[in-house]
Amino acid sequence: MKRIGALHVLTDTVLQSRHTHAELARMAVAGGADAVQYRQKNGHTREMIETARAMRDICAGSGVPLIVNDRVDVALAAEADGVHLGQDDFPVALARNLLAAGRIIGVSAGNPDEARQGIADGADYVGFGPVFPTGSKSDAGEVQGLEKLADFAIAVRAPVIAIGGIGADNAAGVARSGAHGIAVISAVCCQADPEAATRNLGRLIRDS
Ligand code: TZP
Ligand code: MG
Repeated sequence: MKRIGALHVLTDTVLQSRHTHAELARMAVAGGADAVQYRQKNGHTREMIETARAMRDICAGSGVPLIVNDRVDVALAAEADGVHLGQDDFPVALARNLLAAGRIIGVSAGNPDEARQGIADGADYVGFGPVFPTGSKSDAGEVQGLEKLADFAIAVRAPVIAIGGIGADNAAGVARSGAHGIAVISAVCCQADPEAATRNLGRLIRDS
């Protein structure tokens, strides 16, 4: 059984430019993140592979999986631990054929049917959100709220990772709503001390 940790830190250099993806990975790992997701929407593929390799080395040193957002090619080239795919991204079933059995696949799902299909196609966990309003993704869709998260988590037979507007003020409530874990961007990347912010979020969801 693959270990899908509870605290997923997504790296971002658009919302903030003080830290690189690799620096954010280092701070997230130091703060106790269970998984790091390299999330870069634009850029040269060669540079992305180099970045992903550097991040993989940082994460591997602490046994933290590195998951690459969207890009199966970059994940394969960098020997990352997995990929996270949206409904319009590379199909999960095809990714499952390309990735070794031990690699992690996450799928974003907006409803239980999408989740069930993703799991049937080989996904190991399901991302659900936005749970709260977020300024980090312009096309995040309708805010779902904690009740829908709870219903979704009951309906889906895989770890559910909640995302969207999650931070220190609401992380414990999300964890109590049946989510296996949380994924955050701004609550770590945009904080004065990303390492301390990661540590605090981990404590909040583990103590919930
Ligand atoms: N998918 C749904 S909401 C979201 C993504 C990638 C953005 C999450 O960012 P933040 O800053 O944690 O709200
Ligand atoms: Mg995507």
